[in-house]
Amino acid sequence: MVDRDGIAQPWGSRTPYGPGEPWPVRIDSHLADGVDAADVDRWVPTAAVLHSNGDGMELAVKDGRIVGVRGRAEDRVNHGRLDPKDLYGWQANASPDRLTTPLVRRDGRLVESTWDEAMGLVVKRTKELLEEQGPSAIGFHTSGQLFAEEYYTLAAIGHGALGTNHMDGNTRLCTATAAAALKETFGCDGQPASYTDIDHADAIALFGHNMAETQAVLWSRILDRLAGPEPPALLCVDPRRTPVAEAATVHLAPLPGTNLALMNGLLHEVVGNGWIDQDFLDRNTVGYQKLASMVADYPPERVAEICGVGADEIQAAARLVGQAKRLLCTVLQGFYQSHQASAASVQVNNLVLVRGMLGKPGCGVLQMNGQPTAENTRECGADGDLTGFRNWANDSHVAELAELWNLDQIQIPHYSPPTHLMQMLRYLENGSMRMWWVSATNPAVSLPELSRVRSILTQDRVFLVVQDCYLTETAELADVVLPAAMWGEKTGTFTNTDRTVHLSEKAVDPPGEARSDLEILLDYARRMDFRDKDGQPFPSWNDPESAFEAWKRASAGRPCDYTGLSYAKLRVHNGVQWPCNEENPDGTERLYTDGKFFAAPDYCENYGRDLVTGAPMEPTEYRAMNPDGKAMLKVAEYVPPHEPTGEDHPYALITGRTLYHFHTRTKTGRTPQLRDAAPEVWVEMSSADAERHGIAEGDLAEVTSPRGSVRARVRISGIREGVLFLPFHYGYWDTDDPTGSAGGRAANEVTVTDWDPVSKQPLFKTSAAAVTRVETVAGAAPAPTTTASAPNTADGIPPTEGGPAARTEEHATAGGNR
Ligand SMILES: Nc1nc2c(c(=O)[nH]1)N[C@H]1C(S)=C(S)[C@@H](COP(=O)(O)OP(=O)(O)OC[C@H]3O[C@@H](n4cnc5c(=O)[nH]c(N)nc54)[C@H](O)[C@@H]3O)O[C@H]1N2
Ligand SMILES: Nc1nc2c(c(=O)[nH]1)N[C@H]1C(S)=C(S)[C@@H](COP(=O)(O)OP(=O)(O)OC[C@H]3O[C@@H](n4cnc5c(=O)[nH]c(N)nc54)[C@H](O)[C@@H]3O)O[C@H]1N2
Ligand SMILES: [Mo]
Repeated sequence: MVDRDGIAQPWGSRTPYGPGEPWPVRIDSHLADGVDAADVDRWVPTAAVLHSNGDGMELAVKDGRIVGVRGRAEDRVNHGRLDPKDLYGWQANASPDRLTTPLVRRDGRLVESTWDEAMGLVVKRTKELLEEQGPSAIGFHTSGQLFAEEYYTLAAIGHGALGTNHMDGNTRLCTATAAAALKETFGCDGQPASYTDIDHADAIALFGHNMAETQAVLWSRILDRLAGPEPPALLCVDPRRTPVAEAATVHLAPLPGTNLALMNGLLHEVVGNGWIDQDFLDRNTVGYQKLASMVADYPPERVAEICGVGADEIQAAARLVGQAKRLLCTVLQGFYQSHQASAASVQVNNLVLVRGMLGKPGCGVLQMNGQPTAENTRECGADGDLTGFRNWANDSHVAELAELWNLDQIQIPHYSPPTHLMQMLRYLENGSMRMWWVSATNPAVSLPELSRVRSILTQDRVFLVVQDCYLTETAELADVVLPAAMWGEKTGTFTNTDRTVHLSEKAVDPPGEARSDLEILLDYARRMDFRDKDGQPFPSWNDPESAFEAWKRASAGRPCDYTGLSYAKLRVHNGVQWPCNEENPDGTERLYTDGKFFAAPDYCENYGRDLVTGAPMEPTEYRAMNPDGKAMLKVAEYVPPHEPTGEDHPYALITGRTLYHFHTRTKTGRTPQLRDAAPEVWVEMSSADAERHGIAEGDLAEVTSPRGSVRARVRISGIREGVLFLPFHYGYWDTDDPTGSAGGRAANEVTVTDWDPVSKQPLFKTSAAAVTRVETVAGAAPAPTTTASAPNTADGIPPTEGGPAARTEEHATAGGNR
């Protein structure tokens, strides 16, 4: 047994392994102070919910309370390991400020209420609006953090029973581009590769992905390969010196917003040097000639100029990916939250395809998810997609859904794709949408340009329903607040980045009168008295397991086929990759191993879009381009960022995450070990830029954009010159101004209202900003030293540690504390 400080050593001890060997087991556990493993009453299986990795774990329950966690040795995802948020984040469940009763707004103030009164108001307003205007008055904004059963129910209620087209999730802010890139290339969502590809790869390229901080256990898997024999070469593309960059063989730090030029440049070299698999291309793809002629215009010298990196560095990166025998690529927000997000992410797919690196061990692409259950939002159709990866533009797919739900086909809106989030916001702004039901997301902190968001959500004519576990910045603005049970307090399934489905069982009761999201939605449906064509109550299911069975039927025959799974099966073997059906009863490790894609015109999820303008393609165009349903190599020319830097706003501003916090900190800010590791907002800048402004480490600065400003202390870090970084975690709930009416702390005060034309994902990582020094402050910025925010000099800066409260046990085998 090894003891570690889980804050100071977030990736734990190395367990080196070589190519093709199994990743060794290492079981991590953390129990509340004074609790011994022998005292635990029950261990309840679940998986991690503070990122997309899906780390298998068990909750320790004692006297009806969660008292700790340990990793599941047998889980295919983590082989027992846990990261800092997994280890400590469960404490937020028992926070004394959980919502325990519904709240309603009376005389301008939120006051405690009953379920009858609160749901009565929601139902009354729904009926009034249906009467006055019809279903288009009502919109839903959900999450990547509920369970599959809940999304499927929401989709059935929204798209089916109510018949509104206005439904999206925070997945729009998150992995809309992952889905879009997969649809553009493969005709359908669905992750081609598997985490086990890390065990086999000889080159791994991370594009705009700080995996060390955002999927920390997956990063441990890479660290263990790096520590073993025949380690893979690593490419990191990120303007900051992240832990990934530190470990990389080649680190490219491009100017923000230049990813597409860079990708076109890498492909120029790969194609020009003949590092292509012509046979694979001929058999499996359409569009190679176009790709080759387009990338011919992106020689390294031109790309070097655009991206602000050396031509020789680009060539070195191209050799790394071009000569690899088993190449695995990952993509995340550095690409997705940018102005040519989909086009750049599609070029990563293209790289994998031209090299013939698909469907075999160690090869492929992970268009990463971010949130624990984002995959389910997409596959269940609770965002801008239709249930079961069905194609809204294909009438026979809509008819299938209507039959499944036993509803009239015209009731399911399909005159255009479901309304995307940023468009819904506009409808709320101009008054055509009047009711917005927000579940498990905190838009008053997570959407761009917060002053605009606040002014939209506080309008009298907007009836705002917020379903959350805490009184968030958004809940503060609501007309009705519904208290939700959370992870650990309800049962359901969810699916991680590499299609692994876990069952998460209820371990303890929710506090007070809080109810699961599934119960709340079904209660709404019953009170609305929704009926199907035969007059039967709709939805027809009534608890998690019956909802799962219904979802299985909806997934039958679709790429995300769950029909081979059941609660009983997942109780025996938790963590199975879809598709799981009669043909693949044990699940499916990799997609596209047989050169068959989900791209046939009658089967595909989407007919695709023009990558520059986002204009949708007609079914006939698609059929002509890709009659045999192959993978599609699509291309786009580079266009500079929409908001260029200039005299008034000379810096490229990027925003993102730190290892220790999750999003708007509703959970991690209520977890002592995590809160203390990163207690307050900071801004990262380079030594050269700091010197120019006469700014020293720890000084208070103001970051300003045309939208607003943020005050933060300065961390002088390894970020590239000309770029500023703000973590977006810090909203207002723990300040004196809990609605944030005065602004000044959240990164989204300064971000821009703009989105990628294809995926409609907002641009959290390309805007222009200025920085000024406000005052000298003694001591270092409140930024972690263990992460991308590591200071350039260790002088006088205390290292980030958790101390005894962060004590974590590591066991080499399943013996340990079992
Ligand atoms: N600790 C932690 N883990 C998380 C989360 C969390 O909040 N905290 N959230 C989860 C969720 S929902 C998500 S979506 C993921 C996100 O996971 P990541 O995408 O890894 O995280 P980010 O910090 O948003 O962005 C990644 C990197 O993009 C870089 N970047 C910025 N602009 C550019 C650019 O123009 N080009 C390139 N190439 N890179 C750029 C940033 O420097 C940053 O290091 O993390 C998940 N895991
Ligand atoms: N500037 C900037 N902005 C960003 C990003 C960025 O990189 N930069 N990243 C974007 C990305 S990728 C994401 S994913 C979003 C995240 O943005 P949000 O979704 O707004 O952030 P969270 O804090 O995760 O909000 C989730 C809410 O759900 C609640 N919750 C948790 N579990 C449950 C449950 O079971 N039921 C219910 N009803 N509620 C629950 C939590 O208390 C919390 O309030 O932020 C986006 N915004
Ligand atoms: Mo995300």
